[in-house]
Amino acid sequence: FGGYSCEDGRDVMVHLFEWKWSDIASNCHRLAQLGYCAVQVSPPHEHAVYANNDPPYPWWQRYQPVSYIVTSRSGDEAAFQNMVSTCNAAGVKIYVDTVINHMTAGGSGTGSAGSSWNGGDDYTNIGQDYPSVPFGPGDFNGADNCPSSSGNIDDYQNVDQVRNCRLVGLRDLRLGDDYPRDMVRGYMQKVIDWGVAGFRIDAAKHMWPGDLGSIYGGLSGSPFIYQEVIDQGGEPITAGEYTSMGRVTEFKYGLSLSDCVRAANGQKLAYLSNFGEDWGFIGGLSAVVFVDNHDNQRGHGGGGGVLTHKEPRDYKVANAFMLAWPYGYPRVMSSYSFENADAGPPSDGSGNTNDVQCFDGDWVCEHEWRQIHNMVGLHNAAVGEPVANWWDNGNMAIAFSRGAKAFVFINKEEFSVTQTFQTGLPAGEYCDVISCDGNLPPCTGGECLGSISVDDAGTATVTISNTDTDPIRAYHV
Ligand code: LM2
Ligand code: CA
Repeated sequence: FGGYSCEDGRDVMVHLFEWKWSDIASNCHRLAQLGYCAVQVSPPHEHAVYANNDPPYPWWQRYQPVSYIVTSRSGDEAAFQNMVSTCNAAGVKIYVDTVINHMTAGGSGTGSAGSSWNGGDDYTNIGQDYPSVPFGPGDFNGADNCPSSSGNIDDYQNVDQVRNCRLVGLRDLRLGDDYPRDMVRGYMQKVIDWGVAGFRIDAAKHMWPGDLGSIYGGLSGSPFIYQEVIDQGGEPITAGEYTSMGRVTEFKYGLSLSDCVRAANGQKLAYLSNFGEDWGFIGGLSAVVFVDNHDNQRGHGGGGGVLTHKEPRDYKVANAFMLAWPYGYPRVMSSYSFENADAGPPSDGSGNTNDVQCFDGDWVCEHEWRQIHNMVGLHNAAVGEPVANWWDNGNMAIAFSRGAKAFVFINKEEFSVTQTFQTGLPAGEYCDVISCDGNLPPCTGGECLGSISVDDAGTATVTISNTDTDPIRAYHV
């Protein structure tokens, strides 16, 4: 399940966090033009609705399934199906964020599709009721296999707790049994049959690899699978336990890259020359990589230490490196702005999510920043080309080419750097895609603000000042 296929040489996915299905559908044609292969969408299943939370309707209510009816804050089943078919027609794949480790927290209520739910007892598997699946108490892990006294995961060094007890109190499905497996497999097969191409498996660390293998093995249609395993070191469960069954999110990547860009924790850009497996990461062909995700950008899920849109200059540098460097399947984050880490997306007072308006102050749309989408274009132009012509100043200035297809230079020094480089590129004029502000890549309809001439020997002289808005230059065939 580790393989993915993209149309037209596009090789980057984007997470459109909390977007409605109607907005994704109307954007898919443009996403294809920008070079995106696929969209990771927010969880489409029926979820708990926390109208009385402070703030009301938090984003994380969608990580509390009530049933597998496809009616959520992003839209109903018809809107979801329309999105899938519209995006497929535009050549853009849909990857579903799949929450199958657990159902809701304690308490009871009515879900986003109108189904009742009851989380039952806080300490035992008594009283759980999800009639629209249906699941009852016997479908949840309990005292017989969860070895913590609270029923929750209290010790991440204890593998049985991590996989059989409740993650922050969320009712933990008994995926060792056939019936719960059949229910989650049925949900996954339903959306495959509607045209979904892949799955992000939420909370994979909290499920046994063998149970996941059994669920995936019963699916038809060869979906692309990538599993969310938060492995930042120091725990017995590792990302490598899951790589035989699909790709895995490599959380060490964004943390280390952010440190290098910030010159934090003893890191520097010059150390990136062997970024990848040599750093203790999983194999590049097993990895999904990202600078930040919807959790760690707000201090959830292994949060802290990663660059986000709130530090735009360094964030653009980190994304430029990720998209230029050949390790893993890259995922670009697309966020909404927030002060409170629990706040849901821009919406009305009843929790109805607003239509997306990129750059209106609420929807950040990093995937539409020219410095990011033009680097998606560079990534796609350089697929399969090795890193060559590495140069660094021993500290915070680096440059490299991707074979004879692309060349990138980054200067995070406190001073200007001018250097004559071997670019690896064929002789000719190249426009810097970082500064070129066309509506479509590369630079279509825009004015080239930073062109270079590469001579017959492949060399060119380039300067980046420490006062430049974006301390990056990027050129590709
Ligand atoms: C994930 N990956 O493994 C998601 O990426 C992450 O966003 C999910 O947590 C998590 N797993 C479970 O699916 C989020 C959020 C939590 C939130 C849960 C459930 O990060 O904070 O927990 O969703 O909605 C919330 C409250 C928490 C409370 C819990 C149960 O924030 O304080 O814990 O509900 O009531 C008592
Ligand atoms: Ca579990």
